Amino acid sequence: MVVTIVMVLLSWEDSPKMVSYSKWDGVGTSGQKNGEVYCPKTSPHIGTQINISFPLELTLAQVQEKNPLVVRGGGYRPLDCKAQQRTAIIIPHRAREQHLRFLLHYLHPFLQRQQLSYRIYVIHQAGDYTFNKARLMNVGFREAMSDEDWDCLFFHDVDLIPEDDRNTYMCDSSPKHVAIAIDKFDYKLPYEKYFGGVTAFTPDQYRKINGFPNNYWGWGCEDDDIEIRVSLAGMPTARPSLEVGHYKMIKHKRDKGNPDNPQRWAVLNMTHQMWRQDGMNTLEYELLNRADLPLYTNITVNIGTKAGLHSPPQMLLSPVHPTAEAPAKDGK
Ligand code: UD2
Ligand code: MN
Repeated sequence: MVVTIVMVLLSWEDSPKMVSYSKWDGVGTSGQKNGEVYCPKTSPHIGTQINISFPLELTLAQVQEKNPLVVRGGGYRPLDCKAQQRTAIIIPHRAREQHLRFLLHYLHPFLQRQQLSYRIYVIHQAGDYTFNKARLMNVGFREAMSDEDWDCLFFHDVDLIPEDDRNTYMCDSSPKHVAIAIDKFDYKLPYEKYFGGVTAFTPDQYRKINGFPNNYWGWGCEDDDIEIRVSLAGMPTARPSLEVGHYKMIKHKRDKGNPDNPQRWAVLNMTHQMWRQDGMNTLEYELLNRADLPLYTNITVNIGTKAGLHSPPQMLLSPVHPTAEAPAKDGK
C-alpha cells in the first residue's frame, strides 16, 4: 500500500522514468482499487466529431503552450483518477516534420480528453537508406516497453489525424485495426483485410505475432503481412465502428526515400513460413539517440540496410533507389 501511495505522490519531474502502476489486469472498473479511483470507462470530457484544419504557420511551441500538463517526453497522466489504460503511441518517422506538428496538435488534447495515461514516441530512421516502417515500429515497441509496462501500444502513421473523440485509444481483447475509415478512401475500407494506417496491440498480442516483419524495405505490403500474422497466430481482428474510426490523411506525395518495394509481393507470399523467424526475435538496430522533447520522446535509430546492420558506410548514405539525387561528396 505504501508503495502505491509513494508512486501516486511522485510527480513526473521527480521520477526520471515514467511512474508505472502495477501490471494491468484488464479494463479497470470505474470503481476503486487499492485506494485509487479509476477514471470512468467513458470520459466525461469527450465530444464526437473533431473539426480538422492544417494551419501552415503552426509551431511546436504553440502546441506546447496549449498542452501545459504534458511532461517532457510527451507523457501525460490524468490528475484526478487512474487511467483505464496506459497507452504508448509509436510513430515511424523521417522528413515529415510538418505532419508531425499537425498530429501532435490534435493528438495530445484528444488523448487527454479520453483520460488516458500515455506517451508519444517518434521513431526516426537515420540516414537516407530506403525507409523501413515496420522495422521502426519494432524498435518503438522495444524502446517503449523498456520505459514502462504499457497496457497498449498504438502504431500510428504520422499523417493520419483522428476525427472523432469516441475513437478510444485503448486496446481490445484482440489486435485492433483502427484507421478503418480514411477520407482518402471515402471513409470506407479499401478492402476487407486492410490493416494499414493505425493499429493497436497489447504487449502480449504483439509478442504473439513476433512483432512486425523487419524486411520490407520501401513502400507496400508490410501492413498486409501484419494482418496475416494476426490470423496465423489465431487471433481475430477488432475494429471500431465505421462512424467512429474516421481519419483525415494529410495529403502528400510519395517520399523520395520510400519507393515501391519491388520485393513486397515475394516477401508477403512467404509470411506464413517466415513470421516466426522474422520479427522481434531477429530485430537488430543501433540506438543513436533518445531525447525527451517537450511533446514526444524522439528515438533516432540506425536500422541498417538490406545487407545488414553494419553494412559499409557508403551503403547507409547512398540510397538504393536510383531516383534520389546522389548525395553531395561529403555525404550531406
Ligand atoms: C499506406 C499505409 C501505411 C503503410 C504504407 C505502405 C494507410 C492509411 N497507410 O500509407 O500504413 O502501410 O501504405 O508502406 O493505408 N514515413 C515517414 N517518412 C517517409 C516515409 C514514410 O515518416 O519518408 C512514415 C509516416 O509515418 C507515414 C508512414 O510511414 O505516414 C507510411 O508512409 P506513407 O504515408 O508514405 O504511405 P501511405 O500513405 O501510402
Ligand atoms: Mn500517408
